[in-house]
Amino acid sequence: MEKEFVMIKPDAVQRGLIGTLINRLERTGLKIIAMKFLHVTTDLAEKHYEVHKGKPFYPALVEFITSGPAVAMVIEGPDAVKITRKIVGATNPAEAAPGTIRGDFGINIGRNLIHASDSPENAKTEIAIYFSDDELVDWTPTIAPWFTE
Ligand code: IDP
Ligand code: MG
Repeated sequence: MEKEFVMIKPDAVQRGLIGTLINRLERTGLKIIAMKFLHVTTDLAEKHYEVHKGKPFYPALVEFITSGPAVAMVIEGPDAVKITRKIVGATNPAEAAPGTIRGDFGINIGRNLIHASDSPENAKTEIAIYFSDDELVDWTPTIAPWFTE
């Protein structure tokens, strides 16, 4: 089973979209195995976005992600990364397809509502930044056979 790290960013929290965005992920059948509401610190943000350090948008990105509360989540399932990134949509909402989170709710690349790791390896790294192993809950939804053959 693949794990994916997701963060509902401060813009989506401020806009009251937490439930809406979680619903879009949850209804796929991917399973939530960890979730926390937190105000991301600069230290956490710098670890999370380390790969973008040095890029022109990096300072604004760190300032934005630390500007208010966010929701960090781990979701699990077959192809969790690919499926989640498809639902999240392209980085720039102007290019994100209709039906995706960014395509339906966004108009600006710096306010694109949600983060999702781009590979299983990066998901592992990002999960470890925000969660300890004992915060990942091992459970099986009773309807699991209706999602996976
Ligand atoms: P992703 O979130 O779709 O994986 P990345 O390229 O990893 O996109 O960029 C991380 C985040 O940095 C984006 O979600 C977006 O918020 C911000 N970002 C990326 N490129 C730009 C840009 O050109 N201008 C402003 N912000 C950007
Ligand atoms: Mg990325």
